[in-house]
Amino acid sequence: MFRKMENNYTDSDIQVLEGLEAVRKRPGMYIGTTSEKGLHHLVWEIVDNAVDESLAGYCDDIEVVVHKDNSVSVKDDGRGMPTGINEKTGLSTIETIFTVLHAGGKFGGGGYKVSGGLHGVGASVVNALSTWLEVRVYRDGEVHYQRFENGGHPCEPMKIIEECAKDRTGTTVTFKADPTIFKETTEFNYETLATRLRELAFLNKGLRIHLIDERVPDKSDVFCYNGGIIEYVNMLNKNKQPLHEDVIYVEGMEDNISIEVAMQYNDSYTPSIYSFTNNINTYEGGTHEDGVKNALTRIINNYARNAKLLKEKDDALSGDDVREGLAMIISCKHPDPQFEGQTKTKLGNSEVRKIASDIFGQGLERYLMENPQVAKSIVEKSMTASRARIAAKKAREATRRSGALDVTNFFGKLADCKSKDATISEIFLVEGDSAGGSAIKGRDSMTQAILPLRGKILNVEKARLDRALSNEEIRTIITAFGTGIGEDFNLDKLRYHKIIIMTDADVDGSHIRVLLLTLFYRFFKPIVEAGHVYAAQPPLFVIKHGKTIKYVLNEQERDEYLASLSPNTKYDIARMKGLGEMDAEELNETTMDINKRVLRQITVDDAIAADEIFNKLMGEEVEPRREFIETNATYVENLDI
Ligand code: 0R9
Repeated sequence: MFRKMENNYTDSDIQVLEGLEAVRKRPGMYIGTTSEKGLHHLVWEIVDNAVDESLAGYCDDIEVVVHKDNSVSVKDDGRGMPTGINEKTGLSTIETIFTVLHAGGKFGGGGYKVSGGLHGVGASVVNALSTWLEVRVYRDGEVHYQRFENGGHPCEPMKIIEECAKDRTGTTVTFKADPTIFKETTEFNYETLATRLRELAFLNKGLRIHLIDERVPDKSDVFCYNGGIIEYVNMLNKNKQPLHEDVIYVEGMEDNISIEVAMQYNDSYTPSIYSFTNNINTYEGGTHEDGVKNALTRIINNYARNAKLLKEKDDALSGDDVREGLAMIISCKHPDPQFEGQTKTKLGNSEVRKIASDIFGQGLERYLMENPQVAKSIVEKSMTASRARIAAKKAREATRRSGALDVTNFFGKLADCKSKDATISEIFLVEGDSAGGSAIKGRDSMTQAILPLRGKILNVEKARLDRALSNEEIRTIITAFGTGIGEDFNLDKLRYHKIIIMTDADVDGSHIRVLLLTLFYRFFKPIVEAGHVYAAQPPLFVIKHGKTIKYVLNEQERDEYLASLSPNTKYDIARMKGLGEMDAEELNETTMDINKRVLRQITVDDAIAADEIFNKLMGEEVEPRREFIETNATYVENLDI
């Protein structure tokens, strides 16, 4: 559908529509993917524009509403978009912003425009990928309105539809994602929205973000943190024991680049360090993170030497030592960030390294001088970590010398596959000897290796690397993977590109699965991040009718299948036995055959949420674990990491 009001097309109109058509032809180029993730990008694009208005200092309230039909409204209380005519396009500014690719960047100007990763592609991309989109601008006592349909075509020019209070200002954008583009789903996930909006509220202190889900009664959240990233660190440490009471907070600005750091040590062994630039999670780190980490190591070592906590004969504390059990948020705001790396989430601006290091270093040094008790406990924790690191190194060397990590020394534990090509090789980690036996008989020995797990797997959430290495099952797993561990870890040496956890669908199976996931998450994170870890999904029911045998994964699939049978089919249904009771053929048929099985990929989409879940599930504190299990009745079935 084209513009209804006039048919005198100008060249610029045609260019505009061609631009949006290009977005519809190759949506992946603009939003990365048209999966559920891409769908949510549409919301991020619009919310980013509202956050920009907040960063400019004019907006402190943002509302996001998911309507019953999965259309979404984003509302801000900023100045309202300008409502005049744009000289270059001859169209209203609003129409320009929503129909010309990248127009926002040109007009927005200055400030800390979000422009990293896949963000910042602009409102026009959202419009191009929507069935319809409406804009309302409240300004000068009037409501300015424009509607677009069918992928960004204006229904008519911007017009004034009603009056509003003189002092009311703001912008509201409502859109419905186009199901012909987002074929997988156009349904928004409340948790995904809540997680990112909470993050934005943490990163922009004082900004109030209200999320409302009209699809379910009374579902809403308000995120507003006057303490900003200090409260973010409090959340990270919620289920842990902090080493000191205060969150240490440092902020500063140099050359228009602002650096904010909040940190607090806890009793765990793993660091939880998350960095951001212009509100974008820089998963791959970068110069801001390097600068802060360097300063942390330097300042703690200086302090420890000066205070004679670290003797002259002692080695310096390493970066890993001073980061053990550290929860830290680093937030950089930069007028012109350069994003690099595989996923464009690594800050590249070289000037930031020194600025971040200077600002944070001075702030931390001062804090340690003023709080000697806290300083002492931090240095002592780092020294303990240092001793444990040296012990782990010895344990690793001893393990290596003894040949225990050598694949040729397996003596029948691992039934390896014949192929040496990691890209087609799989390893099944199987619970128990009897299921292991069936799996060995039922496998495709060319590409499928079987490792039966007999003993108990250590809970590594509560253990450092040296203790983990003393656990036989863990040593076996490391050996089979071929990657080494700790400082020796090398992803390129991974011998199987699919690591498949195959456990029963009962509580014991779930327990083993969580222990394995914890092990992978803590010590083999790159393997999880690269998408190599899967959970096998053995079916729960078998339905037989006539000569047909149908396996189904869960109750819902069972009911759907039974409903699809013609009414007079007389059928047999049985709950499947445990893995250990299946014979080789059944196991192959239901769980292992690459043409028939269902695997669930384990991803670390949201590292912070995953970290929180792991702490709840595997940490020292019993209460949060009980709470989690109670609210997620199926135990780890809902563990979506
Ligand atoms: C609901 C989502 N909010 C927005 O999309 C939104 C954009 C926007 C805005 C301005 C104010 N509020 C906004 N909300 C704005 C910006 C400027 C001047 N006046 C108002 C400016 O940047 O100078 N705009 C973002 C881009 C533009 N306006 C502009 F390009 F049209 F100027």
